Amino acid sequence: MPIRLYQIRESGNCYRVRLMLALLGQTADLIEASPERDGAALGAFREVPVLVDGSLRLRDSQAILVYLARRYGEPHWLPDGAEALARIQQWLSFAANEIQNGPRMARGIVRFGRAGDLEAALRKAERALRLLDLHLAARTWLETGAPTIADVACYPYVSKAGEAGIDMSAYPALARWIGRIETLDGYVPPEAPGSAGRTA
Ligand SMILES: N[C@@H](CCC(=O)N[C@@H](CS)C(=O)NCC(=O)O)C(=O)O
Repeated sequence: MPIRLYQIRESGNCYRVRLMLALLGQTADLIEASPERDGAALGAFREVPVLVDGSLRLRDSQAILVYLARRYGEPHWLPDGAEALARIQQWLSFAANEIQNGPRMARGIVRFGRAGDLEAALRKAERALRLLDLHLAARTWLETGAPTIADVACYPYVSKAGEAGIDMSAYPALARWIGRIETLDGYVPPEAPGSAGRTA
């Protein structure tokens, strides 16, 4: 039974999972989710992404990255060891908090006309991007010296921050890191049709 991913194509949270699948060389049936039709699959949260793999149904893009890395990935994506796990978790939380409330929110308002305080979102976005840029100034990857799920978690909304009108040339280390991710084996851009395999 193939992996199934319930998604909304434009969602960066869903792209995060498509990108991880692609980097791991895994294919999946992509299902454009409709709350009416797919209510049972989406569960009580009624959110995408939802990944179904055999009897497992999993929501939350960060949790899905953890599962995919451990189930299908080389150890470098999520190494063992208390320190590495905790360091990577810092960035999963950063992706779910600072990045969601900054670059994601700002892009949602500017690009998709969502309700929200653009000025506050831009302020948070600039702080998040500055922190990432500082952290990456002397590093190749966010942690451990190899690509991990921390990089995959942070990349989608950061790479699209320019769509909120943010000048990305102010963050040169970040721009180099974005370029490195885009040359990883298996990398797919968000727009790639059926980028994790078939589109159901
Ligand atoms: N923490 C969740 C957030 C998921 C989320 O906010 N999903 C949005 C799409 S990006 C959603 O399904 N919203 C409900 C809707 O659009 O009806 C994750 O990282 O997967």
